[in-house]
Amino acid sequence: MAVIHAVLLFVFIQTFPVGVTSNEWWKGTIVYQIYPRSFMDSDGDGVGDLAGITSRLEYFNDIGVGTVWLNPVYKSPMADFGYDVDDFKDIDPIFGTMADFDELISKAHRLGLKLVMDFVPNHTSDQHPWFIESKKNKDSTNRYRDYYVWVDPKKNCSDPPEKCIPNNWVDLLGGTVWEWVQERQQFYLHQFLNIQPDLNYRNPVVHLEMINVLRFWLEKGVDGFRVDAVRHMYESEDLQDEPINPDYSSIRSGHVAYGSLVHSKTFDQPEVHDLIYEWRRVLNEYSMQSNYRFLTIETNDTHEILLPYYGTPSRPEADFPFNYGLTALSMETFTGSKVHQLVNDWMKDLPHDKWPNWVTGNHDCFRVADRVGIQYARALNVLNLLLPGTPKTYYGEEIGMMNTWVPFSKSQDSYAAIDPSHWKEYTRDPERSPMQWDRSSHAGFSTTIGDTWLPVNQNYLSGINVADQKADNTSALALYKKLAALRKDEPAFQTNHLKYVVVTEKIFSFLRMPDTPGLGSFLVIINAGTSESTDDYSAALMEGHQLKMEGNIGTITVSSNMDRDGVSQDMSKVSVAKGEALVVKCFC
Ligand SMILES: *[C@@H]1O[C@H](CO)[C@@H](O)[C@H](O)[C@H]1NC(C)=O
Ligand SMILES: *[C@@H]1O[C@H](CO)[C@@H](O)[C@H](O)[C@H]1NC(C)=O
Ligand SMILES: *[C@@H]1O[C@H](CO)[C@@H](O)[C@H](O)[C@H]1NC(C)=O
Ligand SMILES: CC(=O)N[C@H]1CO[C@H](CO)[C@@H](O)[C@@H]1O
Ligand SMILES: [Ca+2]
Ligand SMILES: [Ca+2]
Repeated sequence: MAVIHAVLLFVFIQTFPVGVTSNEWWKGTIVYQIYPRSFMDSDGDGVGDLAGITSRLEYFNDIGVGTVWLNPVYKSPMADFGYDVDDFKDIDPIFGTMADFDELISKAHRLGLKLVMDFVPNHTSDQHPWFIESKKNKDSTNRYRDYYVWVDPKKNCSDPPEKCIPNNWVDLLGGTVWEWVQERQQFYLHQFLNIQPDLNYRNPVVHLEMINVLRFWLEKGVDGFRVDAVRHMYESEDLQDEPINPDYSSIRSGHVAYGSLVHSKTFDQPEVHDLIYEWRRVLNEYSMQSNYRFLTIETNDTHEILLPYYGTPSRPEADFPFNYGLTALSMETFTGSKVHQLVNDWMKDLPHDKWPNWVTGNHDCFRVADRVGIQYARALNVLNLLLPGTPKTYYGEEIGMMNTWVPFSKSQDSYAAIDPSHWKEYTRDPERSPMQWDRSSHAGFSTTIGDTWLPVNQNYLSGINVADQKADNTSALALYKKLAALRKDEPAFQTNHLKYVVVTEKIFSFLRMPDTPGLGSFLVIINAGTSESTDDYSAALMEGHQLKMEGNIGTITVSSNMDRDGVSQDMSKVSVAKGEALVVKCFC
């Protein structure tokens, strides 16, 4: 098995001042994603809410998380659980009131936490007053006439107009993006559900409306935004068909599935960068008046498409676009060399003055423990928190929560209905089950006497809950806290330095170093293999990096099973168990 003694591939010198008041607070923090329906239910209706989140904020101080990002809590008919907004400036009653929001943000700030909101600008709900007005007619007196993407039936078509679909574009569910509206005798475009009409960003008034939305929340003190679905923001004006994807064969349920086309006309149109720059400037106004406002964007794409979202010095965009590389890991692909490849691809493509970030999961993909395997869930947290840059944790990953299945008949996610014979591939319910707090009923999530909106995973009774893990200093949560503390306390984890050490099929290992030599460097070792691996790290450290170590001995600062912490370690012969991760302090 080939051992790659990686040479000095890159050494970044970027560092950041630690502390929440700095302009660069988003570099030092952990971003924690809350799916609001599932975090904490304060009023016993079985659905999570804002007052519930407020009641749990101390948890973040306890585990060392500095930034909380909320999935949408805006007013919504909930066909896509908040990603279908009918009032961008109000809170949905299911989550509480604006007073609840004000209380949440003021308590968060009191506790030194940052609060980031989801911004959903691509589309609204079809119940949004703008859409209700827009669909009435195309008269010049209708001020909402051009708020959405309206198109006439295809020309020279002998069918009834509602059958004269403008082109072959499909939505994420695999049906046409075009929905006929009888009153207007036109189609509107939707890239997601048909009840999520796309806003028309070729209309300058829509820009002003959405800037007003940003200002509304910025004035409330929100610390930043994550912009949803940016790749879908603009569509080509020429309305030409998209080419067939030659790599795609399966056609399901009589409709053309999403992957069957190359989305050259509906993805990543160049205008989107002007839009993000426009929003960045709005955030900058507020950053200059008070605290820095952070901007990140969501699009799961190639680096060629993703990295331009950092913007340029004269036209800054996002502080970083979320890096979804690690979400591609699965049981089949999780190996030392694959992790090395994913990490290195990102680090080598990253512009030199930009800050990295890592994402291991979210509300649209299965839990880490199910995707990669339960034995590796702790190692994934070690990787996520100790690579250079800002990690994002999806709620519950810090305690190793797992997918929770409901039968098809009880599906909540509208994506499950895309294709009943393949619903298990599409449903996003399993990763959205309620947070597991303790051993009381509904895992302490809710006091409802009925059902919670999605069932709680019964493994809350066997240790997968916050209270039990708090009491156990070998738990996944104890590990998470220790990793968060290392990030905060050790200068080595506050830089961008990264060197690979031993990389094999089983092992991915890397060195983190401080700017000032002698403050302590840390070797992080992850065994992604299916059995123990014993390797010589001292040779790699010395030959590859000309580093010296006192007597070849390091100290295990953290072991993912929390059973070898503080133990001295001969670096020429380090054994790491399957799925285990070690953090070894060495004065290299
Ligand atoms: C419509 O059909 C007519 C007659 O076949 C043709 O002359 C015309 O160019 C067509 N127009 C368009 C927009 O395709
Ligand atoms: C991102 O894209 C990759 C590659 O297509 C895929 O494997 C991964 O599941 C996606 N991640 C998310 C969160 O959708
Ligand atoms: C956990 O607590 C026990 C008993 O106090 C102690 O011996 C052990 O070192 C602790 N382990 C860790 C990883 O802190
Ligand atoms: C990752 C992510 O945020 N996905 C969302 C993208 O937008 C659609 C529609 O708004 C949502 O359904 C997804 O959850
Ligand atoms: Ca509730
Ligand atoms: Ca769009």
